Amino acid sequence: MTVKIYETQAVQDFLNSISGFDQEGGSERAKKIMHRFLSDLFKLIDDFDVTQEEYWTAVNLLNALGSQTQFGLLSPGLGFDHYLDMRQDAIDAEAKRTGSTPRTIEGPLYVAGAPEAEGFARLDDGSDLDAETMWLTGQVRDIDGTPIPGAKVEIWHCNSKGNYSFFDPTQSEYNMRRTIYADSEGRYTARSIIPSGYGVPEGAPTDVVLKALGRHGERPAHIHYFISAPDYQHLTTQINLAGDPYTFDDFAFATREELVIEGKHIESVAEAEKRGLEGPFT
Ligand code: MBD
Ligand code: FE
Repeated sequence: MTVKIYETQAVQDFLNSISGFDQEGGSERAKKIMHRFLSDLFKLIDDFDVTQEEYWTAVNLLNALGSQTQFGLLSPGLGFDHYLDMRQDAIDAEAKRTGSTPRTIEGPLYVAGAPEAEGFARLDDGSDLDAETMWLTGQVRDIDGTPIPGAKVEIWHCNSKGNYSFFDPTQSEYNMRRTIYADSEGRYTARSIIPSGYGVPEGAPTDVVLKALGRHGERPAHIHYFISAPDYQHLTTQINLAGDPYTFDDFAFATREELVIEGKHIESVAEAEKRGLEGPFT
């Protein structure tokens, strides 16, 4: 049986009461946001005739997400992270701070405190024998194209199995996580291994939500970056490796055309040395 009670005075009074509108103290902003949030949810319950069983199923799912620290994983899956980025892009466009490498989401797998190096760092510990060696080189420039000497470049990515150190206890500490300070020309070089894509763990609460929507939980192979320097706006971005089946079908909505990079295969030690890359090459 469907009933409609949302519009009644009793429910409207109830919402004001829950949100603390008739109480001193607390935060006005918190009260207004909670009022709006609960109003929208109560209306949704009315409109969709949400049953008690459905409501408690949702509560159990939220508890499972929380107890396994998975809301940070579901969040990009539900597009919140990308939506916040879209808003920040619009703010930057209004402030005329555009034209640089696009931002994209951080994701839930950054860990602070990675080892620091100047100009060059090797990111991997050499233990991933299935993986192919990769070099990343770049130059940090401001939006006018002027190099930023000493810019801080934080890089993190997963191994050839899609697992990130720290979250995967079998890996060494800070494996494939480094902070490189760019040289006097704003340049940095990293040696590492080519990461694979990432998949939401099968059966995890995030997977349950995605499956209910008929969606997958796959991300294409990617490399995360934070770029920062004093007096400059912080940049959070990623490189997406071209040719991955999920490049434009990312469950986290984090890939962007301009961030898709075609790797260049280096065929010989001579070529690597000519490019100034650090060995060993075997
Ligand atoms: C990842 O590696 C990631 O970058 C995001 C955004 C979500 C889940 C796993
Ligand atoms: Fe990631």
